[in-house]
Amino acid sequence: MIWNNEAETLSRDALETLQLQRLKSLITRVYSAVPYYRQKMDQAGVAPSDISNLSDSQRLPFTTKEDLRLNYPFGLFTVPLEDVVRVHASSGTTGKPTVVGYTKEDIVTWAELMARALVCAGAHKGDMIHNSYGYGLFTGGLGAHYGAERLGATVIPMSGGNTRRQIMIMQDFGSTVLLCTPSYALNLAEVMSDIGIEPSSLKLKVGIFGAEPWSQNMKEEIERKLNIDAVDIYGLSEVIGPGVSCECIEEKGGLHIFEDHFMAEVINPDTGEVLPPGETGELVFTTLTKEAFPVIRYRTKDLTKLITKPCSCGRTFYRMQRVTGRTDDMLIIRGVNVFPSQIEHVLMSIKGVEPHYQLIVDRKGSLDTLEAHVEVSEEIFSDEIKMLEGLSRTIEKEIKDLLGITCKIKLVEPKTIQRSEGKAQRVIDNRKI
Ligand code: DLL
Repeated sequence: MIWNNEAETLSRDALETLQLQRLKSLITRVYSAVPYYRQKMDQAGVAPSDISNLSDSQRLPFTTKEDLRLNYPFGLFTVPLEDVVRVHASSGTTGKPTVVGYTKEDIVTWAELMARALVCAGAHKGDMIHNSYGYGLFTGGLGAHYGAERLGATVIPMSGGNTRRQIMIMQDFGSTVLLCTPSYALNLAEVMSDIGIEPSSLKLKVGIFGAEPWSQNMKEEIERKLNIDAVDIYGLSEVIGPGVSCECIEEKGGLHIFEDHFMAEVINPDTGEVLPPGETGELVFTTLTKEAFPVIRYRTKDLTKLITKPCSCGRTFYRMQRVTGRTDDMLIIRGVNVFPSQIEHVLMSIKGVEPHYQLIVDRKGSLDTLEAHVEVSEEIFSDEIKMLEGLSRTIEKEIKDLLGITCKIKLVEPKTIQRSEGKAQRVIDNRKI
């Protein structure tokens, strides 16, 4: 099913005409409303009148998190503050959060896009949507909530935490769709098993998971453990929140970008050069319709590639491949670049290894070291030391063979790695301390 058939199946020509029209009006508006953007465009030698086709957008300067920081909290809003009906914020790694704002119309747009995403992922009116994304400054909870209401489904505003109670509600209310981070989905599955609840006794049929990277193996593990279809949803506060792109339940092979609202580019993160579809690089977005807080060529730091192949679901929007990492979470271990998600992929393919792990990066002298703390199942943990040593060696070898790095493995007792209620912290980098 498609929520907005007209918009989601536009021909490429019609889509690009619409994008260009929206881009022109955005640039004109932002140029006159925000001195900071005007100055940046002047410096780059580009004026609104220079935008006469879509590729002219490549002349526009990028926007980065640093630009948002310099204008903290409301400096890049393009409407008077009295027209802003909601703010959200994402926690920055350094100090101040990134603040984003919405007009009444922006909230309507966002709800519409989230409704699209939910339908794309297989939800319908009549579903009981169990929303465990955190409510608050984080965009996950309220963003998904408004979309579920727009769809006309019943929404249970759970927020994160209190896992046993979540399970009780799931049973009693008959939740059919689960919304949360993939790491919290695993946490829910584990608690269900601890208290003896068989997932197949629940009405859950689909989980719409996002807000953090997860590997294909992790996805399959969640599907198996919760007896559902797991679908990937992507978004970021600076662009709108959840509902920028979503996988379709039909293919589960890449996330459809809602391109009538968000123009996507993939660039070489080192040179800023735009890459052709199919090549992996940093994802960049221009919001085409947002009123209060539009962004122009915002560098997400997320790594992906665009998929232009038509999709069997009928949507014509290009897809983006699952985000496998960020330019800033790449680890360089003795010269080899590796993303935590690649290690996760290897770990999840080994029998007896639980989907709970933490990576500890350190520096000994001038060399970076990597250690993975990996939980194993009860049965394995109670095996002889010799068996455990054998398993550690197997994992180390597998990582070395596939990724070319040395990663010391420490097998830890079941349930010793902290469980997540929202975004999991999988990497502890002691080099920065
Ligand atoms: O995480 C919005 C969101 C809420 C998306 C609920 C999906 C579901 P932020 O807190 O601003 O917003 O974090 C955005 O999270 O740049 C990615 O690095 C990461 N991220 C979001 N979705 C995915 C995903 C929300 N499906 C940052 N896969 C983004 C991988 C994701 N990473």
